[in-house]
Amino acid sequence: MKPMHTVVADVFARIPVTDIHTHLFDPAMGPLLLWGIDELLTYHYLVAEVLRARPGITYKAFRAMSKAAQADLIWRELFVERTPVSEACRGVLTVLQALGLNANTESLSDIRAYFAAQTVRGHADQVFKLAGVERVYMTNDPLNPAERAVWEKGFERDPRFLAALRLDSALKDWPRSAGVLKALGYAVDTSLSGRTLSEVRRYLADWRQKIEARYMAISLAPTFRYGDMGDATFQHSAECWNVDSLADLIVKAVIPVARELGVPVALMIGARKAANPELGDAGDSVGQADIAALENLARDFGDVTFLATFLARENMHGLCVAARKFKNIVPFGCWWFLNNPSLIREITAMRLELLGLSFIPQHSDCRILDQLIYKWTHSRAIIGDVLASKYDDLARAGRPVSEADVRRDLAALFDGRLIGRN
Ligand code: FIX
Ligand code: ZN
Repeated sequence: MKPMHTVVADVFARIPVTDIHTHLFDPAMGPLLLWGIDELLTYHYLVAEVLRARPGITYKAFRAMSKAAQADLIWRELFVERTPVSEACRGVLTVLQALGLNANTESLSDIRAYFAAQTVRGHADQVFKLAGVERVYMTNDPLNPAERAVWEKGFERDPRFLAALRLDSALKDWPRSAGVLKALGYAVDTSLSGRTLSEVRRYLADWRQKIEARYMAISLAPTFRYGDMGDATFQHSAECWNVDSLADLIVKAVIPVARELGVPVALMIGARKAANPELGDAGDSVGQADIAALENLARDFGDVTFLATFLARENMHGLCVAARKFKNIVPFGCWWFLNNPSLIREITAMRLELLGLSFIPQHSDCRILDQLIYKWTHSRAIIGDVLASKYDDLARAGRPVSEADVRRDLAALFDGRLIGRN
């Protein structure tokens, strides 16, 4: 039999992947879907990196540049004047190589000409094929006016782009978002009265149905708390809620809708928004969160599936332990600042050792279509290598792993069934 690492790599290359969290959009949604070299190079990860390479450039001056000028600067500073060793830089090179484009150039003109000659649908077909991805979940926010207009106009869906209803703008900016929901015809007020909560539930149910969302998702600050951290016998009747408005909205609006519709809730915990507001999308940072908040939710709502990920490396072990305690917790992905080879390796090994195959190893978080190629090429190499080593351990323990086993296991890990494959 071929070496296990070769068997896994060969099978993994053919297993179609469901990418459970991205910021991509159906090509029919027009300019919401980002693609091409200028978008790739102005990805917020690279914006942060170029401003470190050139600290003399002010945020204001950088923001004033055109996207093409920003891309030219990033290419020159990070790829020509310096060796592009960061994961975000290497990703751009992986994409260009896969597309057959020459990256050893000081000018972007030939690369720009290539992308200018593509159609978005033809390019999407090629990217999905090169990335080995079958379906992606979008991040859909009906309170984004530009996105809402597209949904309200209607369009023919591309079955490769599934919807996920994102709740941040509706719940995390309360009471500001109460005004936005009210403007959409939901009779909410800034208090969390019974009427308001039922109207928030109506908003969630209306839009889950309209966009056919397969799950609801929200990112939570590291300070998010739910339940009495000390006494495990937390009583949650209406009178003695001692949780803040966000936890109230999650428990009294999101969870009842999730239960009624049988859709999972994705909790993405640990992002400290706008730590450096000057950096825009690149300005969010990380904080260590309290695993107990997730455990208390999983305990109190055992019939709801919580897809869960944390942003702090230090929370990854606790998430595995929480998932061992509560079968309705499904850990997913190596999120954002964890989506790097050294950490993907550590996190995947920890999860296999503590959870077997009952987790979702990765999502891409792509913001630009072309990134699917690098994020999945890089992750397949690492995750496949870790899995093959575990299989070798089993062989040494007298349990050889067949190619059929590998196909079965990789399908279980990557076909999206833990979300509820239709
Ligand atoms: O909250 C999220 O979905 C995060 O993934 C994004 O806000 C973040 O900017 C990102 O794209 C990370 O990769
Ligand atoms: Zn994301």
